[in-house]
Amino acid sequence: MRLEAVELRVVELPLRFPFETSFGREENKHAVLVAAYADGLVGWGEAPVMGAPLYNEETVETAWHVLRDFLVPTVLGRNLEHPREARRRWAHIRRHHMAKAGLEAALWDLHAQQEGRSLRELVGGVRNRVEVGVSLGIEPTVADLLRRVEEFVARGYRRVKVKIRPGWDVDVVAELRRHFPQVPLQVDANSAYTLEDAAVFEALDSFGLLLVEQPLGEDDLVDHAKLQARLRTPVCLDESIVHPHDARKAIELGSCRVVNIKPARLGGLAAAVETHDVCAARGVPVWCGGMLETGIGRLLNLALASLPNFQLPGDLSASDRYFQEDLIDPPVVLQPDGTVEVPVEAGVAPRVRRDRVELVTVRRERLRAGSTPR
Ligand code: OSB
Ligand code: MG
Repeated sequence: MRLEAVELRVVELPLRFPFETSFGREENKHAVLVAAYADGLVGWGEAPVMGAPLYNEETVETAWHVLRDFLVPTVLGRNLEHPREARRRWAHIRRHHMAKAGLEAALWDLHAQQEGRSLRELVGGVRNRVEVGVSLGIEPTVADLLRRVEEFVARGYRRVKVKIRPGWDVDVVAELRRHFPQVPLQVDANSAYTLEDAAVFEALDSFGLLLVEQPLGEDDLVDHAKLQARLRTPVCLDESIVHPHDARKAIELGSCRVVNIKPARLGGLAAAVETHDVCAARGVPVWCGGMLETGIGRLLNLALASLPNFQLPGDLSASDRYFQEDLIDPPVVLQPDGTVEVPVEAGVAPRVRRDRVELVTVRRERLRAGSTPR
């Protein structure tokens, strides 16, 4: 494919309810959407960046800058045989993984359309449906959280993940367990603790949690290994794993027994598949995380989650968990058995509702081959 133009957009759409984590509270979903034009087709991708650098170092502004001024020029006007080539083209550009993932996703979408094959087929996925869970934020009161959990368990979600932070942890999980003794439950600290807080995790160890996600700092592989050695509950790493080789190192060090895979955090679908393979080769189960993606990013995540080593339910909730109206049609829906269907269409574009994308666009710029800023 020869890339003729790339259109970047910042989109902003309201979440159905605010999402609060140890690092902050989001009322609106932000993203940079990438539309890549080639051979009469348009491919769509999402860089699910937030307004502020709280989860990782990226923001809407950094993704915009790096896409516009550095990443897009590495592929614009060039011939690409396969989306996997893109990663080599921008190998000299450090980090900015969400920006890279957004552009790479648009190329995967173009490729899927040209080949007439689904993203699942392109990555070698083996499932038609994937088990899904729901990720719930910190609520004003425990009673509010209990109501949320009740609602999503009733809808059929297979497991519940709740956010924790110092002061909102052991007592909250104890209450959840008292009300929902059977529900598969896990917690996510988003790096809010240090090894000095090990007692918190030793206390959580008695609640039969599926895993504890990213308890310590993103660069604390050694301390995560020390913590994991003290727990029966598997430690799962999210923020710490930004490259396939991070997964190898974390596994070798004993820093975790489970890995959360997000294409956006890893710099794209290709790196996500590679990380899956690294973990599979070492017998370490993975699951697909999320960044509150719109349907555009979510459909790609669903294709990824159809790979065989995705053994735990993903943060791949239905469109209506996040938005009044998603940017895709049909939306992602939860099946009665707590699964979501892996898309069978050739790529994401057939489901993109351009009219709705238009309505939520707050900034746009079209970059054309030959008129690329240097
Ligand atoms: O740590 O997994 C996380 C959302 C934004 C940033 C970080 C995280 C999350 C979630 C939401 O947990 C998962 C989802 O998309 O449903
Ligand atoms: Mg997480």
